[in-house]
Amino acid sequence: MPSKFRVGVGAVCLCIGLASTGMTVCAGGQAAKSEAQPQLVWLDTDIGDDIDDAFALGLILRSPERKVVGISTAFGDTETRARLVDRYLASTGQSAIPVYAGVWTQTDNPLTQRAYAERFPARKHAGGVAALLAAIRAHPGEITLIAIGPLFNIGEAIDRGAPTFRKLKRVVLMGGAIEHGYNGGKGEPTPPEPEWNIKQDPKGAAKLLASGVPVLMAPLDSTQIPLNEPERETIFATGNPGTDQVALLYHQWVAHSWNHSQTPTLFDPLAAAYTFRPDLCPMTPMRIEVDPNGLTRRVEGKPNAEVCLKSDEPGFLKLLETRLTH
Ligand SMILES: [Ca+2]
Repeated sequence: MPSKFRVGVGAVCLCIGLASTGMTVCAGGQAAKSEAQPQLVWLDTDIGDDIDDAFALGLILRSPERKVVGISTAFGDTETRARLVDRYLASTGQSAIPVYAGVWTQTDNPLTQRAYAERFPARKHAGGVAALLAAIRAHPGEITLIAIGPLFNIGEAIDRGAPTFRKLKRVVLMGGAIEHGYNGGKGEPTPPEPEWNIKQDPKGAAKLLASGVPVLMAPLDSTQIPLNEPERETIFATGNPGTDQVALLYHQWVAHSWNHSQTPTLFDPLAAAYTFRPDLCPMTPMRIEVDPNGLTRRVEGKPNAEVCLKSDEPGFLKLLETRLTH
């Protein structure tokens, strides 16, 4: 059993890790943070349009390495998205996690999973940007922001409180396209093009890259991972509260998405997985510029982000399936 010196609250003390409890107890009877203590994360999500956010939320909620301090919804009808998250959390016994509505924006993009949200009681959610800044102030240097939607809340948070925003530990972003655009119909690579999250708010992306916070990007290059039928069946057949919610949302997405695709692309869950399994998506420092159309270009100069261009797809799919089904 290891013993070590740790800095407690206002004192240095001799601490002994108790493997059976996961606690660390100090000689003076003081409890200190265990090294196994979960990392704090904040999720900013446009859940309700594409289906990958639902898988990302499920993965985060079933990963003990993470403690979710708050969830804010981004883009379009953020109140309905927050209501969707309310139902998901209530259905999985995790309603203690606070949910906030981010900045409302105009969009014609269909909220495919609206019915799931609207069959849950409505309530007025507090503002996501103010709540995010408050959480950062409460936990300076400790929070990883997982940004898997258009960047309106992030841009607004920087406008309202750049010095506070800089106290994030890091931002893990699903966004951008460096060497490849969206795959073609047969999965073939295409030239870089504006990626959805960046395209909706290029100014927000540019603010984030200039914010001084470490930015870890999972762009189209590394995130276009299909969830094919055998893996879907394994997940949906599990029948636990989390997989049941994802299954319900999946069917609404199939019914209401523009092309009625049955195969999710797991953009967002890969970014979420990176936060505790960085080996799945190795990052390279780069300088990224965002043009007014949302194209993310790699340019010469001091790096302002780390970017994953290739991920371990089998390793990621195994992690996702294991976490969701056990
Ligand atoms: Ca998303």
